[in-house]
Amino acid sequence: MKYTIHAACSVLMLPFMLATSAMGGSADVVVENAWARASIGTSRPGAAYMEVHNAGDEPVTLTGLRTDLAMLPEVHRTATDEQGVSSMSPAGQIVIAPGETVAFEPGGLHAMLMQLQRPMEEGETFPLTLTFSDGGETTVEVPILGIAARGPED
Ligand SMILES: [Cu+2]
Repeated sequence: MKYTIHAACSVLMLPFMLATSAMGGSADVVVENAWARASIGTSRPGAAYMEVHNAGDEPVTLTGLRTDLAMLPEVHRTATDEQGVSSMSPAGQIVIAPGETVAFEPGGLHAMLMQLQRPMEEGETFPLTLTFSDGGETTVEVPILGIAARGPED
């Protein structure tokens, strides 16, 4: 009798396990060390930084950002030319290979937060959602550090 119950259990579990492994992709994304700088008011855009790790075994493609803090959040890339002049532009889609970590950091990739809906106050947090090409999403709570912070360790 015990055996019968156990067998029925396994049959019930099987579809669930298949569904879980079929998800893969962005379900395996881990966002770590997220942080942002406090802003002066709302007239200038804010920026947020983080590490995005693909812990899965297939590539994932980051397609965009969403947050109630900013009307136009966008992934930007800062580049510095040979004269030392920095400029930034939309980075487009970011493909993260299996096992790879993409760093969003000052001077490189960043989450540009345009059209702030409220000032970014030190000590507060805001939710930032990363959207992926497979329809998956990952939301991280981003702590707002001081206006001169250079990273989460400061
Ligand atoms: Cu930017």
